Amino acid sequence: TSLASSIQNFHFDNVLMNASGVHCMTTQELDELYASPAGSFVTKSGTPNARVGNPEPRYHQLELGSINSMGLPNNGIDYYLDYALDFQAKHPDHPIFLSVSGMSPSDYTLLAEKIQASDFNGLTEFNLSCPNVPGKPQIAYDFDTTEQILTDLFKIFTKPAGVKLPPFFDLAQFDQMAALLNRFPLTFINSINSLGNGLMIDPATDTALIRPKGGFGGIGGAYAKPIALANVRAFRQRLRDDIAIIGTGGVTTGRDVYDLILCGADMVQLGTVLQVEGVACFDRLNHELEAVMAEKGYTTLDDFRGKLQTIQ
Ligand code: RRO
Repeated sequence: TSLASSIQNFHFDNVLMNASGVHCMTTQELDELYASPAGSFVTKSGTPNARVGNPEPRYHQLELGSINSMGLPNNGIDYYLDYALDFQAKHPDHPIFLSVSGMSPSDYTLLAEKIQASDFNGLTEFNLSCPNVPGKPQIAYDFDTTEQILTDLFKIFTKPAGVKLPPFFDLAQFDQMAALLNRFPLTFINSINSLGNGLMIDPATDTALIRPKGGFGGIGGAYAKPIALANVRAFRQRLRDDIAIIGTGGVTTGRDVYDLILCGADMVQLGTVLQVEGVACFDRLNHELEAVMAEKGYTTLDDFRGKLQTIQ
């Protein structure tokens, strides 16, 4: 059995990687992802300057998932770009992802110029969906701003690039966003970011579980699974064939990984489950995925990728 997958000419031993934000803030955490059985990894979204993020508590998990309002704490683009350049020199056959995020359209141009000018030869993920910076809406819910950012970006950026999207909930949104994305030379999309602005309450104290934004934060984990599946499926049905899809959201078992691939995912990212279990989840989930495939008689991911059945 092979769990291998590819995005264009980038080849991975298996589909599993961290979701940006989880276990990827520091060079030590990134090195731990490399040392793990993950097929690849992505950095925390780097911004033009380092940020401390929102006040704590800013993350909480319950049985069915997590809420976070980290507020984009990160060590800055230079830190992650330096790491990526050093890493690719040491490990030329292990392609990785650099995630970046801006506070304004001009930030994305600045970030794109910096990466374009560097020797970085991996994949760049432009995060258009952070839900947690007070006063800053999730960019990709604004189609005009998204179009402007992508137009400016691809005037200067010629390296493999993708966008991290928020969840959408209406078929008209899928139609509109896919039509927009299909006009640009994207290598991949990543769907979905956390479900923005949920609320979790501590029953003992009737208090919101996190401090920032009056308790509102991005929801991940099992709560997100059906929405992640629908978003991956809906975009696979609408995007150009040469745009790969990273499926993110709601994975806790190998069957969840299988389901995202069945909906069309080329890679699968782990957020809450990685935060809860640590890097041990990569080995567990790869083995559970292999077991599901064995039961079905499948030996490669292409045997079932995108082949969801529907009722006639
Ligand atoms: O740092 C965060 O608060 C954060 C980001 Br940038 C994101 O894209 N998604 C998320 O759930 N949290």
